[in-house]
Amino acid sequence: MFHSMLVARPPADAAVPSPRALARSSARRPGLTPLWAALAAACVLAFAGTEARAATTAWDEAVQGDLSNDWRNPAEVTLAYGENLISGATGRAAPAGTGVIDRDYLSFTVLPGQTVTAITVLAGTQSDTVSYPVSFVGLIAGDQGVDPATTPTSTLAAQLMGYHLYGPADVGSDILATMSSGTAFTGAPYNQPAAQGFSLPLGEGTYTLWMQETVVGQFDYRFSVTVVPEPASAVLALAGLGLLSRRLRRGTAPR
Ligand SMILES: [Ca+2]
Repeated sequence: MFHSMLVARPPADAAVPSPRALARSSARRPGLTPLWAALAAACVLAFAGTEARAATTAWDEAVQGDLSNDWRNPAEVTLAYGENLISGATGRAAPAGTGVIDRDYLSFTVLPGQTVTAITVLAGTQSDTVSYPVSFVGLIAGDQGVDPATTPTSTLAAQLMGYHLYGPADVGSDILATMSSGTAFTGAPYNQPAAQGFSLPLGEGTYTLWMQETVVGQFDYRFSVTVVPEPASAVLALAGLGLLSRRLRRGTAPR
């Protein structure tokens, strides 16, 4: 089991002035005390995380190797602010029905002040085209998956925060929203029972994603996991910017 915490990298964008530089320039302006300069710096830091920025490759099986097949020991994946790309393949070796299944398990940690707002299916995602054109992805609370041998299926599903049977039809869609409902999947003969359901966005904590396909073959999946500052942080930053703006217009220092 891996227990080290994941650290989201702070944003580093040359277009954003550093807090120190902002404090220096602000200090030269009449009516702006170091207190307000510090507030401005905090606002810059808070909003830097909300800017659109290049996607980060969180895990690419073509580079980092097969994601863990062991539900007890998911691969640890570090998420950065912004879009995090996760790509791999899951499937089953021949013969059909008895070949080994390549399951993929990964865990990630959402740090304080962060939320995950979306898991989007990206182009290049494939699934079985012979039977039902979907593969499975489940979300579990904590740093372990769920024993796939758990029966009955309703007992297994009840241990999942949510799940979705994804496929090419989901490309461009946010499946985190779908998973959050926890509702049963209906698509005979693959009807599945209900999961727990959860609130969005996904807040602080450690979670595990479980991907698998049970038909023979290897099927690529590509997901984007989006991490942003939690709403409370953004509201505080907005309030701070509003106060600072009014003070600057008046040219007054805080009392
Ligand atoms: Ca695997």
